[in-house]
Amino acid sequence: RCGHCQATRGPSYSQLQTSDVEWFKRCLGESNVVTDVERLKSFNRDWMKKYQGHSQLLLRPKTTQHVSEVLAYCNERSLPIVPQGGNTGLVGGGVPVFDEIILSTQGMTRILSFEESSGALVAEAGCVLQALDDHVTGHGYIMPLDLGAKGSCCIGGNVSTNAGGLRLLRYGSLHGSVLGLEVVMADGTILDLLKTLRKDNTGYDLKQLFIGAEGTLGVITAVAIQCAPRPASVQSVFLACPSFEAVTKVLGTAKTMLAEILSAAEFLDQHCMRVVEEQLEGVSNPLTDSGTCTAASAAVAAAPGSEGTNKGPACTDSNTTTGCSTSSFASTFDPDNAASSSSSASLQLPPRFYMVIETHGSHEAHDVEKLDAFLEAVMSEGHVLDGCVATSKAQSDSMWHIREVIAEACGRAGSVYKYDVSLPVQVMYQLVEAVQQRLASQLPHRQDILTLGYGHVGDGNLHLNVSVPSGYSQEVQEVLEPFIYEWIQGHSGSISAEHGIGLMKAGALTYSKSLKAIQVMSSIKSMLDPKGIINPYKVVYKQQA
Ligand code: FAD
Ligand code: 2HG
Ligand code: ZN
Repeated sequence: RCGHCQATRGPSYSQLQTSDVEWFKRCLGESNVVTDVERLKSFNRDWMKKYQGHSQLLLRPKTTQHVSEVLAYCNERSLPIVPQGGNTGLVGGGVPVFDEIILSTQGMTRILSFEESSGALVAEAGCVLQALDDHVTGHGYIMPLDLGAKGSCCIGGNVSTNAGGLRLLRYGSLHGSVLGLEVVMADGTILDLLKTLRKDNTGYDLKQLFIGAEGTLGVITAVAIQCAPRPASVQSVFLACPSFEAVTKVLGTAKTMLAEILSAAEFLDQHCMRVVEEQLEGVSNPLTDSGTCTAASAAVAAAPGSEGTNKGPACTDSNTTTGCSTSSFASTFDPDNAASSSSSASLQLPPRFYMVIETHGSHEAHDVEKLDAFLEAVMSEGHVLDGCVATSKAQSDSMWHIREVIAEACGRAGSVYKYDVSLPVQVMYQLVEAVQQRLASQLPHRQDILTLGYGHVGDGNLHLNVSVPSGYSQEVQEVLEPFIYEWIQGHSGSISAEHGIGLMKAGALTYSKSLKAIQVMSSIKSMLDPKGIINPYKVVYKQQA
């Protein structure tokens, strides 16, 4: 019995035989069939070390034809499989529950084409996101998604989870940017939907079914995706805010004043900042660490006494993405307002929240002017206590680094219960506070538990992390669930904004989907995978059983 979903191993599934392993070796070649227990370990365990599978076999097909032959064989023999890309998923969707065969796409890493004129990229499913971004950078483009796991996650995994990430606000969801897919169905049929057309209204848009299906409907073998032109001007700022209400105000102002150039609006609370500083050597708050973005911090600090012209510290760093914009805070800053809203306010109110705001534009002077006006507005209104502007790519990277390593830092501090939630922005942080209060009242002896919130505030997406130093426990889980799911349902939210359902939330789908909708999902699953061999126990499995 699975300790997470209480499912038992499907009674209709066959047991793996030596003859099966021999068949796979003949099909894929000996080196692409792994049975060694040690080598299987990291594929059986998920990134959080929360879910543990017991697979005895890892297959690494190199071509779509191989995937097709493997699935046809598994379907015939009723052998269940779990598709796996970079294994960075956060809901236990990419690891086996029992002894499912792991079908890794990591051997499928060819970039098949890139159309310079349109930005349409076609790549095999196992290509790592970072590698694809590096490739299209050379052609003046960027991938339309970016996330902290970009160095390990694969494009097939991204599409299968419908990953959101740091710039969905600007470049939209994969439901919009994926142009086409190649998918191998449960019976081995290759479904070629690999178009690179922007428009194609020829009946049902079948590819959409596989985007976000978490490997339950077929194995994605190749992806056609629309890349965006690489922005000529990138501006990033790191801001400190006194309250979550202030965060929402900054977001509103960014949406109206930065408008078409706004590319990211992220937030983190003070607990995130603390855990990152404590757990990761060399990572520190740019607003207190003079090394991270000295010039811009100095520019902010200098603002009250500045004369209101370009008197910020001289830019000496030639490695800039944006040119010398160190004075952008100071130059347009109203010293009178600053005295009440910035320096003195920061003495009165400790920053409880931080934000990373970024713009992608085509004209630096125009973007800097807009950013200056935005900063002046949010500071004079008291929504921002302090902040710094990146004046080089290195500074921008270090601001982003703080945001991107929160998941890793939480994992170092303990075993993490992760809730990836869509909520109306106004109530979003109330969930974190409700969970903090609940833990304090239900488990007063567990002062060591760290509850924090961060995420893609621009998309209404909160990441609530509960890090437990002593490890995962039934006691903590029962305090968190179903409380959190009920809270989300009560506030018209979604129990999964971007990470998916996987194994973790298969039993909680009803909090966000009607029974009718779940029935339709189950019928689609039964139609495309009648024997239930692809990624069983995940997403809709419980409703099927
Ligand atoms: P895996 O973990 O291997 O698999 C994920 C799911 O997709 C599984 O259900 C698996 O069965 C299925 N799958 C994988 N490949 C295929 C395929 N070719 N065909 C069919 N099914 C397949 N997610 C976000 O949305 N936004 C973020 O900002 C974000 N940041 C992250 C930061 C960190 C540090 C980490 C560790 C994770 C983050 N994630 C984020 C979650 C994760 O990275 C994404 O879900 C990612 O898209 C998963 O890709 P992967 O290749 O690792 O997939
Ligand atoms: C992020 O935005 C990821 O950093 C991970 O989606 C979130 O670990 C998490 O909870
Ligand atoms: Zn996220």
